[in-house]
Amino acid sequence: MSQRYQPKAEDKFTFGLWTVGNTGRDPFGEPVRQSLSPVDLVHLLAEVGAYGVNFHDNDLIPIDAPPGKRAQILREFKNALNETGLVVPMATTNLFSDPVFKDGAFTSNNSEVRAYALQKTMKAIDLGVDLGAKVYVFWGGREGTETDAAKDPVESLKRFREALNFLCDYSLGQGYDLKFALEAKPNEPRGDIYLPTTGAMLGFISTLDHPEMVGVNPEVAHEHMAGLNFTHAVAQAWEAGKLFHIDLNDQAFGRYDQDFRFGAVNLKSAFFLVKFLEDVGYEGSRHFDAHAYRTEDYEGVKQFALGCMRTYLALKERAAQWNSDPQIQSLVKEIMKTSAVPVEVYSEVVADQLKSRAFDRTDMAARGLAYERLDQLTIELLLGIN
Ligand code: GCO
Ligand code: MN
Ligand code: MN
Repeated sequence: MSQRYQPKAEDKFTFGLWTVGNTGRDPFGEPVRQSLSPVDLVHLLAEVGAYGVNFHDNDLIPIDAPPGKRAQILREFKNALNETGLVVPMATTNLFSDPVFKDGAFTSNNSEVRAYALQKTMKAIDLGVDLGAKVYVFWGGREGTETDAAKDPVESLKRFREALNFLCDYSLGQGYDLKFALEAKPNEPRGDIYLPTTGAMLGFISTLDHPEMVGVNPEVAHEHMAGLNFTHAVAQAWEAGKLFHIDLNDQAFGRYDQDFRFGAVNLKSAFFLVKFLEDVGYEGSRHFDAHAYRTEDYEGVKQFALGCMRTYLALKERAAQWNSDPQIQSLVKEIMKTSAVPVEVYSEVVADQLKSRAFDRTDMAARGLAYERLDQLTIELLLGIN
């Protein structure tokens, strides 16, 4: 493997404890890898050159840990961060593993479960902030249904909104410097999850009491599971000033939730995504929410993590090449020529002029756009043959 593409801190590559810590359990089989402690995982991530580590409250501290054990784990984890220089840019809550959340957390029909979810999240926010997190992710894995006989979808949205409003006020009341990032997913583990796409989340955010502190955490696999173009979802979030975080991985369309290594399936989509993030100057973490194939041992897990970062860096380099490639850029210039005239701002006069203007529809329609050539040049650049 080329010595280029070595990850550096400024690349802001982060992984969840649950990603490199994934032991390969799936609905059909038992774990294939021994579970590593958070401290071991921090060292593994440091070894492969990651910048940061993120976690769910219970990735770090078991749900039933007594106070003494909790303090010890925290001390050891902080030591590992100090030794390695890894940071914690993001934290989140596990509101899906424990059986109490079998019908959701914030949208559960049971108000006691909803109150417990709030309590658990407040404590997890305290923990994340204590470790330096500036972004707090909400992924409502169980916030959905298998049958719409069970839950009222309007009521569920209201409950979800109330919970987020409560937690925004909590964070502000504590004086935390924290932003919330909502992560959409269409299904898995529920039959259907509410607010299934990034676009749906963006619509929902504007209904909150503190929309300014809430953005999104789009994930490649989640939009692909819904058959959508991920870069378009990210672009919408970016344009709205709401791209607070991003979950990078890969996923074949129409399959189960695969969480593959970044770029493993849709290399061309990954290229346009990286190009987008780099072109607009996204400054947040490049977080990999993926895991190694179940066939791997921990050497394979390291290769998986390295692979995510190397592919990102290689695609970033290709994006810079694309931006300076003479053939590609002259085609882009040609395309932009016809799009350079903006649609006028409305006035009665402008509208009248536009209504009486003569258009040569046939001539406009007859022009070939050379997108075939542009796309092939892109492909050849990705293949390293031009
Ligand atoms: C999934 C999700 C999760 C979340 C994580 C952080 O499909 O399981 O992507 O990995 O990102 O819980 O909130
Ligand atoms: Mn996911
Ligand atoms: Mn995710």
